[in-house]
Amino acid sequence: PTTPAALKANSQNELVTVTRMSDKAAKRAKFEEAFAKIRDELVDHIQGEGFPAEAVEWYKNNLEYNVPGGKLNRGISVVDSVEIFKGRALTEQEYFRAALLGWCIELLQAFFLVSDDMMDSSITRRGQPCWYRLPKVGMLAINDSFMLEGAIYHLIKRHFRQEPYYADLLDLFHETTYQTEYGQLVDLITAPEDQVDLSKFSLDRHRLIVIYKTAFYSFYLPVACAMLISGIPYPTENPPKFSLKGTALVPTDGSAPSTTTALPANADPYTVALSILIPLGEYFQVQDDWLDYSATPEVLGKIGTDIVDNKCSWVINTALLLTSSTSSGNPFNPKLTPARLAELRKVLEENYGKKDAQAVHENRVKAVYEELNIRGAYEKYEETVVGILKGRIGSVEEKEGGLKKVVFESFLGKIYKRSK
Ligand code: DMA
Ligand code: MG
Ligand code: MG
Ligand code: MG
Repeated sequence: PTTPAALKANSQNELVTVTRMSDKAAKRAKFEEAFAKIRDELVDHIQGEGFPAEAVEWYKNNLEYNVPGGKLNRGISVVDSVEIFKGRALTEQEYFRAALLGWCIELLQAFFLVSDDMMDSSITRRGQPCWYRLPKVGMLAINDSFMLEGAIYHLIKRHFRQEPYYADLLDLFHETTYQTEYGQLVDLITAPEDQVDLSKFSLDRHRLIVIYKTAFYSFYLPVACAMLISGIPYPTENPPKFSLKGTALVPTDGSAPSTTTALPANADPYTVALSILIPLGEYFQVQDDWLDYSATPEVLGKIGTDIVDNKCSWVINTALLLTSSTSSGNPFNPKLTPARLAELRKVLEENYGKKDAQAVHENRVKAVYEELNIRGAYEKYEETVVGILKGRIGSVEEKEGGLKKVVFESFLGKIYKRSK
């Protein structure tokens, strides 16, 4: 709130900020305007190829149903980050190019979600039936998801072909897509439909899944795109690498977290970005797992399926840790005796990953989560991770034409304590 218009007296006659929501809404509206142009560009192109009206209409519906209805955090972050890197408002042309890459990430997300919902047998997404569940769509959704992905490369070619970083940009999208796909692979094979085996789960396995299936494309990709188009040179000779080993912020065996906030020494800006954004994305997917169990479908826009789908979620892994025979009690509900913890463990073993019309098995699992006070464990996890991330962001060295702390701070601000 820097302008007087941002301040208004409330009923107690105190000055309060009124711009935040409307700024956010205005930002979203402007970003959505760019979508209309991009959608028309894609639709006009296939029309120009001489495709029948029926196909053109189908593709347009696919785009409109699956691309713009989410929170748009990933897409809008590209625009926000480019503004921060450039340190000034963008020209209309600069805005459109940043927004176009933002929409490419939203297209990638739509591609993943249409297919993810089929593989997870989900019911709703963003408050409407999943695309594959529309009677006229069904398995055609597979090809529709491919077309959402194909649109990305068509757009990047048309708008960035002449840029010296064109190959880096393509490589970034390809690499990130591939990482997400092998993350999805492990997510799916760790959750076979007909053989529930909780001994396959661990917080280490969970960490691998969520970093690959979510963190790279949701957090690193938007910032790396913004860095590329803002002229921060990509280290082609020695490309940035992320290692799972030794980088967990919270130990996966339940022991106390280290207070290390150190960034990799002498690292290029892309590696520094990775070392903050990957743990940030890991935290985001822990939230997604938590909300799958704890949020109402009305707020979340989707019905949680992790328990019946036998998913290696943060919630079940935390419950397993708290009820393991080697656990030294449950600090989040100290009243539980070792005998009770053993009983709860048995309930989990017998009911997880089982579907029935009345959700009897699912509700038994949920009751165990309540009794264990997983909420307490989640709140502690959140405070710990956010504390470490803030320390790490604080130690980013800001350079002229380089990284800026506020890029990371604004990302963290968008997700901290989110409820949907
Ligand atoms: C999200 O996993 C990962 C991708 C690549 C879509 P998820 O199945 O937990 O997502 P959601 O809860 O949105 O179905
Ligand atoms: Mg899913
Ligand atoms: Mg999934
Ligand atoms: Mg989920």
